[in-house]
Amino acid sequence: MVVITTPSIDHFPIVNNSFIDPSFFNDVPIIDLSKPDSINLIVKACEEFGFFKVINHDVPMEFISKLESEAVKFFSSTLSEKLKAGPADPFGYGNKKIGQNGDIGWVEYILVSINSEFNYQKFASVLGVNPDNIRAAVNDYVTEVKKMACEVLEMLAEGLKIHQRNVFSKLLMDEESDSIFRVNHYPPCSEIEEFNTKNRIGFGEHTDPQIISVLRSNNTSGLQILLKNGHWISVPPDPNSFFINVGDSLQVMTNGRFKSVKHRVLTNSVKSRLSMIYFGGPPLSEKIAPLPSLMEGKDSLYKEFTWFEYKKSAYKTRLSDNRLALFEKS
Ligand code: GA4
Repeated sequence: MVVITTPSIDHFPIVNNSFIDPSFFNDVPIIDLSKPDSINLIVKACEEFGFFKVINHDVPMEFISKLESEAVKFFSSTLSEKLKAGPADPFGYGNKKIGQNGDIGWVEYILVSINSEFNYQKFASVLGVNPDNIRAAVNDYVTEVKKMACEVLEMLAEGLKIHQRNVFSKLLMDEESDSIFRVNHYPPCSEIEEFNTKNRIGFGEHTDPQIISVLRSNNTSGLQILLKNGHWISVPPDPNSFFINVGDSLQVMTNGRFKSVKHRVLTNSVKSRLSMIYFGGPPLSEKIAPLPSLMEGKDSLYKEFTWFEYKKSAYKTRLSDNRLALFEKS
């Protein structure tokens, strides 16, 4: 059995400091939130890549660092301690097993639900702290990231010339919004060199089912996105910025104009990667359908469905499946 060991994150010795990923993609669209002219760029990025990087955001570094250090402490605990906060069903601590349908990755993670009352006790007891401290750290971070995600979604609505500026953001702001938060830890994996490439996948290729995903990572590479030309490209890490993905639901709401981006994470052989992702989803009862103003006389590419129906079917799929295929009109 392969056991993940958890050396302290970011302090793992660099074996080869001239290591350079040959395929770094330096043309990731960059959206400067302090510049009003970003609106057209952001629409273009969602059409072309379904992915972009956000700089000059207002998320306080203090909230990011606080949550990151709690996560580092958690993942540095012994495996038997961490397993007490599992299994991820889907919420809780998960180790190598992703979802319920046989996917595995060289990753351990924490998944929590945002709006429903969530039990932080199991994480707090591993850390030996009061659960309210963990709840507060997650809430402070998520509140700010959600605000930023809403700002981005409102810029998108404006860029798409939709009258109702909050047409997307209201779904995240809704008290019933089905949003989740995930922290992924990818330990270095030079020790499994003898295995085949399947074992070097940290998190296998997939699209996110929700509306929008906001990712922040430490300074370790690993994230790759799939371009329209079929090439996987590595995204240079940037701990001071956020990376945003279009999710399947936003693809449907824009009738395919925005692309839900396929992405994956490869493990690094020398450094740990730690990423925190907010997945902004709609309320379970919400109908997910193309916005009439975006149809431009065309038919909907999708059958109508609720987020509940989509999520239920998505959670039965394998990571790399095309989850929208079931809902596409033939
Ligand atoms: C991908 C995006 C989010 O991480 C996630 C994942 C979920 C899980 O880890 O439980 C899924 C995956 C994600 C889509 C297909 C199913 C469900 C694992 C899996 C094989 C939390 C989500 O919402 O969908």
